[in-house]
Amino acid sequence: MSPRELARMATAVENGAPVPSSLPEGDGLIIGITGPPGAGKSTLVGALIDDLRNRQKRVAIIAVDPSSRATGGAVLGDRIRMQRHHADPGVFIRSMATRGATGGLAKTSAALARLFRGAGFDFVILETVGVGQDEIDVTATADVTVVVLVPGMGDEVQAIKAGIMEIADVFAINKADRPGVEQTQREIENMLSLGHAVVPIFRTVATEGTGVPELVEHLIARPRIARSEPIAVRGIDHLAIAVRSIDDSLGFYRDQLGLPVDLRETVAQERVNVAMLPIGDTRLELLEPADPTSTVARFLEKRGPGLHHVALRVADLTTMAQTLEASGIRLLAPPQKGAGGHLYVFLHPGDTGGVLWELIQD
Ligand SMILES: Nc1nc2c(ncn2[C@@H]2O[C@H](COP(=O)(O)OP(=O)(O)OP(=O)(O)O)[C@@H](O)[C@H]2O)c(=O)[nH]1
Ligand SMILES: [Mg+2]
Repeated sequence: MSPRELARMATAVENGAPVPSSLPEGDGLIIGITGPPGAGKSTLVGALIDDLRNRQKRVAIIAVDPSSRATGGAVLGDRIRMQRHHADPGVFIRSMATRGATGGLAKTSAALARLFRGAGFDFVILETVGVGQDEIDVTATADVTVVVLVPGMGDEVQAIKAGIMEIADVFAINKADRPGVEQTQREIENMLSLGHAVVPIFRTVATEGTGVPELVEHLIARPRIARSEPIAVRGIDHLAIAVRSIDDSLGFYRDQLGLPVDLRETVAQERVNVAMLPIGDTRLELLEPADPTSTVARFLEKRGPGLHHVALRVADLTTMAQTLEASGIRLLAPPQKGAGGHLYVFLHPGDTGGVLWELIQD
């Protein structure tokens, strides 16, 4: 994928488009970098990029600024962009400045991170300012979150304690060239001991790259926690087409399109005769009423022959049906077992934009 193509996709995703399902899951490590304004996060990200590029790793950066900070200043990431990496195809930088509007930020940055992993980046770095709820939401996407602090901020450590405890997997005391490093380290350790947390603390001088290789080694070597998010929809199981006569319509589907007929059967429950014509790992289902009172017969009367429904294969039908119902989408009937032992349910087309969707789980 060219950087241009990726940029276009990233813009689409920022505007709410789904991450293209053709992309693989990817196995890049998502690193969250957060901390108070001016701690040196962007400088540290720049140093991380240098180090990772020396290791021949591809790096994508998402710079998120959830606050409408009075200081304004350069948009996060612009400073990095202006530094060294703008011409390097192994580095891709995206800034998201929102000036107030939050909420969708975590969702969008998560989707962008997924896009970049799918595009094959070995590392995706999420940089965000502060340690409030927005940052906690944003860094929830990360596999590992580094909280950047600086010497001489005792009171601030206290103030942001609650947020830090939740999200820090690693601390970096940046600007370690300045006095007060020992004291800041002790304050962090004291705070951690209260919560019985074991969190490694690194010291860095981001402007010189000091301590950065050690931090990178640690991030790479950390055990990965398996991503538990299931992919809810696995694919299109079949397209169902209502026909007046299966035999007549085979003239087109079998003889002219050359599709094989795999199976013909009568589904007593739905009072319908079915012919299945496999296409790759999905199939066409021709539906013919077995009885004039069946739903397919009524469909033919009302709308004539044509596309009847689309069936999606899902991972967990019961949970998905419950979630959909809870969000106001009606089910035509509760989930039930089909002839082949599979679970299925139909969603009310009035709630789905006019399409009759079937969900199927093997
Ligand atoms: N002395 C010293 N200065 C540093 C170090 N790291 C960064 N700085 C300086 O600190 C200032 C802020 O650095 P940034 O990287 O912009 O900090 P930031 O946390 O990204 O800032 P915001 O994005 O505005 O929150 C810059 O002038 C950097 O040059 C360091 O390790 N030592
Ligand atoms: Mg910054």
